[in-house]
Amino acid sequence: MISRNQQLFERAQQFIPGGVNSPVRAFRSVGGTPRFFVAGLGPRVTDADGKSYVDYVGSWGPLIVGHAHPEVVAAVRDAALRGLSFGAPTEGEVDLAELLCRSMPALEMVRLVSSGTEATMSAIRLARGYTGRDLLIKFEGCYHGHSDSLLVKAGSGMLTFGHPSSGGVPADLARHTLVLDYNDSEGLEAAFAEHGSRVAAVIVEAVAGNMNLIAPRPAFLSAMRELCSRYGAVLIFDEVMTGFRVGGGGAQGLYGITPDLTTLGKVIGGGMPVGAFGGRREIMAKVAPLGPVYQAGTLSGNPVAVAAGLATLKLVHAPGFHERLARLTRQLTDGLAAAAAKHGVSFSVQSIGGMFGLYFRDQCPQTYAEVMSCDREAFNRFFHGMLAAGHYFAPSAFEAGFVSAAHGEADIAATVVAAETVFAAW
Ligand code: HOZ
Repeated sequence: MISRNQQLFERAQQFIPGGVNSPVRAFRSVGGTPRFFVAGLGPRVTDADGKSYVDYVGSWGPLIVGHAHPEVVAAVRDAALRGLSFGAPTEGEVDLAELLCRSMPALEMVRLVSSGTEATMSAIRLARGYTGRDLLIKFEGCYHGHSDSLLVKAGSGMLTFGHPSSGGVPADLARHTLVLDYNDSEGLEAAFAEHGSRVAAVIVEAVAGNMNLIAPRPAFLSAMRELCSRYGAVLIFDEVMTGFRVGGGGAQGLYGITPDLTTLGKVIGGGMPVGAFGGRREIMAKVAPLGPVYQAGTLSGNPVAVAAGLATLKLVHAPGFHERLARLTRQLTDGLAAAAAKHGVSFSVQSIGGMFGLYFRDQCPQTYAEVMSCDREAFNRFFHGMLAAGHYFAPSAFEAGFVSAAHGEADIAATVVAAETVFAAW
């Protein structure tokens, strides 16, 4: 009999490209039928066939306190009862902006938007408007949303300009983006030596979370900070994924580097659509209506979404929150590593705060090329084994994983036991 998930997927494909509203969800890289979820509570999600899973995606990061946390749901309900949207200022926006600025010292002012893509797109426009320069540097494998300037891959050689990585992106626009290797300080130095006076901004995921999880070499981030300051370029930390996730002060707090601009999303909306960009007052003063760089949105600072974000951040700021989250995440990664070692599976794993990466290769990768060398077929086997056992990991070998504060030691122990069974049958 055809499952409810399959029925929904077939219907979805008639009306939605690929049957999904964001490509990774289509399970194309792992194969099989995407799960359509009908409910989420705490660390678990339930699919349309009634099967329950321990969830390690958490809506790709935002659900740091788990699904449908009662305090977040109550805040959303209260806000909704007072009105869904005004297209005018509300007090909650001020509360959220103030909280963000007090949490991250690099944020002197912040503008709320509705998604991480909007945040990074606006931050880049702002950096270009502020510096009067066009050239953008990004790193292969870092993803900053789907705006045109950012859907660019490396040109044929080092220091050549980028090519569109998506249909519909003008080649002329891609020429304004230089794509370098992540964690390669010398490459960055060479790029600045050649193009420094034309560089408006360097944008980076300080912990890369969109090519699986790649930790930064500390020298890479400090070289980036020094070069941006020396050449007058704006350093943008994309903390959409890492903000409030790798620690209370984000990746910038963890590594002690102060960017000029920061982009946020995911956790700050607690599962509702919120993004933000912010940073030095002098730069933010260029944003309309104070300055000439235009950015606007009817749903920016939406009161219901902001209420979810505020309730989530209140929980995240509880003493010991990140220590416990990191401990739980390490329990998972240590357990998976031990299970793989016991059965001789070539596997490595690491975590930073509540994010983790797992790799089917002997050592954790540090570069895009290394992450691309992971055994994808092995990942797909692991993914489907775990899915069948009721443990939902990201349906791609190139995504980071997420643990929430709602996960208990017993949930994680159950996942490790399931992994051992999967590895035993390797
Ligand atoms: N590319 C996103 C994660 N890195 C996936 C977003 C989604 O499907 O919701």
